[in-house]
Amino acid sequence: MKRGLIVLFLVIFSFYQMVFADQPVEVTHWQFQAVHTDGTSSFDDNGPWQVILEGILLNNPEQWLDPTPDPTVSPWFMGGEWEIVIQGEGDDHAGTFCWMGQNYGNGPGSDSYSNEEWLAEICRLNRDPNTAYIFRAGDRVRVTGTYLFYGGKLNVNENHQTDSMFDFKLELIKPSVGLPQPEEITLADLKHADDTEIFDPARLTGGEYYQSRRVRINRVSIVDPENWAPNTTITVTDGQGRTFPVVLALGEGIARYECPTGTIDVIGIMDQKAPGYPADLTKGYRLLVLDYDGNGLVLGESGSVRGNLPGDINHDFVVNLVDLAELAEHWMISRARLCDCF
Ligand SMILES: [Ca+2]
Ligand SMILES: [Ca+2]
Repeated sequence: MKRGLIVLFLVIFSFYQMVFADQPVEVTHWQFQAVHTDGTSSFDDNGPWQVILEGILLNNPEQWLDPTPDPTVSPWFMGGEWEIVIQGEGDDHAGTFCWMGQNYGNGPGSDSYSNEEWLAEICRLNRDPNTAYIFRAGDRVRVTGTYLFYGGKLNVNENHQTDSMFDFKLELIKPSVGLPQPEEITLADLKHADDTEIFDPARLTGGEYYQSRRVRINRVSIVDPENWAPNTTITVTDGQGRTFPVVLALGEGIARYECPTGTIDVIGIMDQKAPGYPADLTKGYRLLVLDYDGNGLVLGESGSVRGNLPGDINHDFVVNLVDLAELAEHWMISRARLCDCF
């Protein structure tokens, strides 16, 4: 009788573990991004299997990484990639990157996705599962998934596994809430006077405070305009000895417009990619600029395009052969799994 009760208890306990112990846990970005004094994750010391995070979507993923599938087998080559940043709201002063890659097998992970499998994955992730709405920067969203620490940040990702149990899920809470106002800072908020990085494990100052959030760095100039191009890194300076790397992402305006000159402000997403192996997690802050609208004063997007002329592809307020040439150059290109999804 007693033995039967023990067996019954064990069966119930196992069932409980299977059903409840691995339930995703809702956390704030601030809780999720907690670090030790050396910059390693403290949340990850004893974190749950999956987390749920909510906030504002800061980017359209194709402006940052190219989702075009490419299954080439080569060390560390990821093929298609997809990454979004979600910023916490109100008191939740932090944010989180959520990453997907095609060729986990080229790094420390499981097998890679075939092109078809990869396209199906990002087809799913680009759309709200309840409404089929295509996510865009400025939406309030909820992500549920597993996570890994990399280069100074705890990222939601699939743990480099193609097994569907590692899928992460993105859901719409409210569309078009709008991007958060960028916090206005100067390079003195990120660098000491000797140009070394400010690292504060309490995350109340420096790069750690702004990591994965939208900021506006005021009054800087570009040191190396010759490096201006999509998918490159340029350097800005405050003219007082401080410098900072700015990653120009894939936004079409970066290819279309000239590098801005003179004193400008820069709007982007603060990132950390710690250098070295093993990585120095107190370093490697950088600003990601997703796109540029050619306004000349602010490196970034104003979010409002003037002209209202259909066919004015380069937004110079006239429709002419320059627009046609740009159209012809990119004729019949499609963006993987934003069109032809189902
Ligand atoms: Ca960090
Ligand atoms: Ca034009």
